[in-house]
Amino acid sequence: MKGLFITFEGTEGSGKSTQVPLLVERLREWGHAVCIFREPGGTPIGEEIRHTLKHSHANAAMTAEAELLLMNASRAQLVREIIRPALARGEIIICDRFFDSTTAYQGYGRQLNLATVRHVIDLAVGDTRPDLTLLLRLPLTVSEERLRSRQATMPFIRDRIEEADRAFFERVAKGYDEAAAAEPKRIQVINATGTIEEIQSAIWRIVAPLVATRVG
Ligand code: Z5A
Repeated sequence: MKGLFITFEGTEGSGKSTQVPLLVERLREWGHAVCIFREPGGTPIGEEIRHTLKHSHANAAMTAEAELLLMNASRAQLVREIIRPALARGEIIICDRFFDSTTAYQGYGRQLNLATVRHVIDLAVGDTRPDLTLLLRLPLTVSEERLRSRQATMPFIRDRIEEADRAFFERVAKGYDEAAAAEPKRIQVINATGTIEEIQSAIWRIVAPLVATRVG
């Protein structure tokens, strides 16, 4: 038995965390066993690494290389502790970010050597690769506006990665576009400027036939 592995990708504020639960709900209504995770994180070890990467007071001096390795340490744990066993049980796994984030953020954003980034990802995931990746594409100006509105309604929590400058996020967006161009079959690009319902429908049009053929 082989399950189905779907990942969501995109820049900050592109709507991943909004769309993931909507897709999960719909798949569960169809009677499927669905597991949902986020990266970095998803396991007790991964959640500690997430705190170190994003919020720890000790992280201000973190190097790009340490960031690359920590992202992939969290991933290596998630793949072996959770994803592989769930896929072996025939379940559907939905992950909010996976290795394309590393390509985009550490490869393009932090400008680490892309071949090195690929080697580290390979070590972390082996042959556990998404069957489908949904890339929510949103112009940076729109995502900045969405994040400003969200910040206005939430208490401030420092996030080291969000402190990067605009040029960094422009490179991240370019990294995603190049990843999508290199793997057009796996990475399906969704226009994320529409309403939540429009995006949900666009996602469902891609996911429903895949689920029907792969997990019944
Ligand atoms: N990272 C990395 O560098 N390398 C890696 O390998 C991995 C990750 C795996 C994870 O942060 C950070 O780690 C991330 C990349 C890096 N860093 N940054 N910066 P996270 O998990 O905390 O955050 P995120 O993944 O970037 O999620 P996010 O900022 O919450 O964005 P989102 O999930 O895509 O968006 P959202 O929360 O669903 O929506 C944002 C707001 O827009 C919210 O107020 C919504 O209500 C609103 N929204 C959503 N959809 C719409 C539509 N359609 N119209 C209008 N408004 C909307």
